[in-house]
Amino acid sequence: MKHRLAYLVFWSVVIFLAAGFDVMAEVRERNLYWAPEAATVGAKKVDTLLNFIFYLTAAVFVLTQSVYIYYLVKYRRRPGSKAYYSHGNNKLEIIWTAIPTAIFLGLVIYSNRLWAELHSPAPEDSVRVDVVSYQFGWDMRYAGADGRLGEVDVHSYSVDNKFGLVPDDAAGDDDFSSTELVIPVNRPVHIYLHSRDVIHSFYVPQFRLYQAAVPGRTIAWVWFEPTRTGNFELACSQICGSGHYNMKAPIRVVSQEEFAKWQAGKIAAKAEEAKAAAAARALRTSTAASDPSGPAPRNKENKL
Ligand SMILES: [Cu+2]
Repeated sequence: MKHRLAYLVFWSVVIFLAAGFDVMAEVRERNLYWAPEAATVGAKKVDTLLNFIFYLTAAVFVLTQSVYIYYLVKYRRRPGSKAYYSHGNNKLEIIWTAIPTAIFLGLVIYSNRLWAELHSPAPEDSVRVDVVSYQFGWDMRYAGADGRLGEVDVHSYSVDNKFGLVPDDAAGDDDFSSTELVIPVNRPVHIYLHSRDVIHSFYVPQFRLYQAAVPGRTIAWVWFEPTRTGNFELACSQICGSGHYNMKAPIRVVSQEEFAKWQAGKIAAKAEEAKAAAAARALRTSTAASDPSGPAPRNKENKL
């Protein structure tokens, strides 16, 4: 009776937990028992290696277990049959040690080369994006009309300078920002990863990419080439505080034409913004100069 109750409680808890987690889990219509679809050149290479290892170990598992079960049944204890003591077979031992050694060495060499390839310097024609993480969100910065990203100094982060731009570097003046990561398909994308506060993580399962963003550092080796258009999600994968669960940003992989159009629109908007700011500045200076009771002029010449 006691055992029965224990059983009941145990299975109730298991079913309750399983059902609960099932409800909370992200809804995935496809690839329910596999990784999400690979969407970059590098991700496909990672998957090739992953699948090879999976099918190899699956085959070895089935093979060894079948042999094991076969002999378990064949030489089971039966009346009249005598046990036989075996000292082993050196030749066989050498063979079954040498084969896995060769396979493992091959895997080490192959995966090491793949790792080196994925971490090689980004191609020159990459689209460069400065990705800044913070509690709790993401800011992206793209080069403006000059095609150059302004220099960053990790000590310069402030409320007014959310990308930590170096004031002396004019290349940063026309850089534009975005809260979504918009990137073109079939072109390498080079990410400069930063953090303004604590450790966050740039994680995109479909890109098979996971990289921590460390405050005080510029991480410049992340690059990838998307192979299909579509919407993805950039989610922080490092528990970084109370709002971590909601630290995400949309990723839109678009056609190269669409990207060029989006970029041109952003550059034009930025130029417009700069013009309006300059006009406002000029107006402020002129009203201050004509009205002595107005606010003190800010330019250096009139400083006391
Ligand atoms: Cu985070």
